[in-house]
Amino acid sequence: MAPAAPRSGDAIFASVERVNAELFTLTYGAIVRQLLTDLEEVEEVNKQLDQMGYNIGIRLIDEFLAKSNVSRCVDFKETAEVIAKVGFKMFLGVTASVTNWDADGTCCSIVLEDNPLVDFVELPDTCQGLYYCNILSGVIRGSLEMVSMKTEVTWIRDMLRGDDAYELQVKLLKQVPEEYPYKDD
Ligand code: MYR
Repeated sequence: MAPAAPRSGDAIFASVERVNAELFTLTYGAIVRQLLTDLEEVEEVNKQLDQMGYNIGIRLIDEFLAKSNVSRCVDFKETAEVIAKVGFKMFLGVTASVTNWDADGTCCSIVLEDNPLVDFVELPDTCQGLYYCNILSGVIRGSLEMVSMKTEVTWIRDMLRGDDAYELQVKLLKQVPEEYPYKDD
């Protein structure tokens, strides 16, 4: 057998990245499978995935702000764009688009055409009602809470349920003004 041709640094990094992404996808699948076994009810699994995502989100925001150099957004519209274009890119390696704004700019959809979490996934009929990617809604909710935005994040479309895209609705419920930590006197 002929020896493998030497690969450039870029090619090696690309293949390490691909293996990491596959490992991540498979690990997430194993977590969902374990939750289905342990909790039995898909509703409970949905809740647990959302809670896990929330716990990740409240920690991940620090890494996001440190690595991205993103400064304070002027409004929720900018925040949604930052999540879709910078956040998803940083943590999932894909970008998303922001659509379906309501009139007052407090509710929109984040649409993912490509979703690495679902590579290799096929849901059996027993999993109807499962929001397989519910960890993502929790991550967004948790990270926004850490920058003073209370949100409600809901799945509108899910390709694992036969829809044509993954669509998350993000609704801003309350923007808590940040308190100045010191007294002026
Ligand atoms: C600000 O106004 O303080 C900036 C707010 C930026 C919030 C960005 C949150 C990033 C969430 C990443 C989601 C990743 C999902 C995989």
